[in-house]
Amino acid sequence: MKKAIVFGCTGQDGSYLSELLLEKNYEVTGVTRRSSVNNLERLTGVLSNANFTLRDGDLTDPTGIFKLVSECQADEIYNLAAMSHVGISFDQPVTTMEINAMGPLFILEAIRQTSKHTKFYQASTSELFGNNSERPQNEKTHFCPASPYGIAKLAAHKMVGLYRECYGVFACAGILYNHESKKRGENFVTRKITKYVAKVMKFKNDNGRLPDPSKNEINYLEMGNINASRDWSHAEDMVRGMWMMLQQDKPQDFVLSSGKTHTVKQFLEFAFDFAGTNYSKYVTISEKYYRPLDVNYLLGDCSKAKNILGWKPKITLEKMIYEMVENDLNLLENNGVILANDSSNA
Ligand code: NAP
Ligand code: F7E
Repeated sequence: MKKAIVFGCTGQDGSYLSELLLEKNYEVTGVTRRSSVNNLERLTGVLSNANFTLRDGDLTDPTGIFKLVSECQADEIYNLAAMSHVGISFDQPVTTMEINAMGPLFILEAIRQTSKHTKFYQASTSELFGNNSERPQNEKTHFCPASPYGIAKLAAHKMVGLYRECYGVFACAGILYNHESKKRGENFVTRKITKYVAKVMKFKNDNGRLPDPSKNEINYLEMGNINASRDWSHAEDMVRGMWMMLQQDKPQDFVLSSGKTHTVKQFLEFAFDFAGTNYSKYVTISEKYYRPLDVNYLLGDCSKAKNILGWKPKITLEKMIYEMVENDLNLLENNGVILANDSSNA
């Protein structure tokens, strides 16, 4: 039985990847950092599996990482842990560097010194490309990150290449474009929108008509830069690609993307269609959600992954939005919770 460690198992991708690895009969160690509340919600599908174990670990703590990596002697390590919010990285640049740049280095160094046979996956990102004008972007596109998040991830990305080249570590970086799901964090733009649309639909189900924000029947949805374009996929497709990268004979970096791009405005249109209305009546633009610098256009060319891994995305954007809206509506209907206005500035 193969052994894997998943850093970031409580996150969107980490939870899907843990499910996938267990289905493939791996013994999985999921690493969680200390939390004052239970944050294992996304792991409900795996917690009772006898092949799944939780261990404490924080990416900012090299001694703990060292112990974990050397004791486990895993076949594969997936680092999905990060401070993953680009907007928040402008407010927390130091923490972002510590977690996103130093964390992967601690793991790589532990592998090099104590567990050389272990294959390593690092979660790189389309944010490495920043505002490079090349379209679409691929593995050869010049990196031009435009946030503390992107810069920290670039340091980690380069370190993966270095450890592969200098020390022969089997290390791969997946340059993944935006991916979402019903498990997506609530302060990312897609989930923020689907949560709101669900609230509109609940009102409609309860009252037989749409809510009117001008009469305070619902808060306005406050948004930032809705002209930005993103290449969105489903997280389940992406974690399959991560696993495929580590099953190759040779370690390489790969872009995973849908190959299609849409503006946030278009996402709003698609999502509000499910409620049978248009977003313009509900959305206001607030500077609070603008970033000091935003990445305006991302479109990935995943030909290399298609050719070498045989990977391609299966879940369409429309299907994904439907899944997200439906899930948020179910949560509302079952808990009876009326979502508060999102007061964070992310
Ligand atoms: P996510 O839902 O925000 O999950 C992040 C995970 O990292 C959580 O489990 C979190 O734990 C953990 N974490 C944060 N700081 C940590 C620390 N100091 N020590 C240990 N664990 C820590 O992110 P995601 O969307 O699943 O993304 C997974 C990875 O892919 C991230 O590295 C992200 O940067 C990268 N990425 C994501 C996308 C995307 O569109 N989703 C695209 C490209 C790359 P808590 O639960 O305790 O917070
Ligand atoms: O923003 C704009 C925002 O926060 C998408 C992370 O998973 O993907 C993600 O990063 C776009 C940006 O994701 C709001 O300015 C408008 O242009 O959902 P997001 P992101 O920044 O693209 C990459 C690939 C990662 O690696 C990251 O980990 O939407 N936008 N209005 C807004 N964004 C948010 N969050 N909230 C708004 O109200």
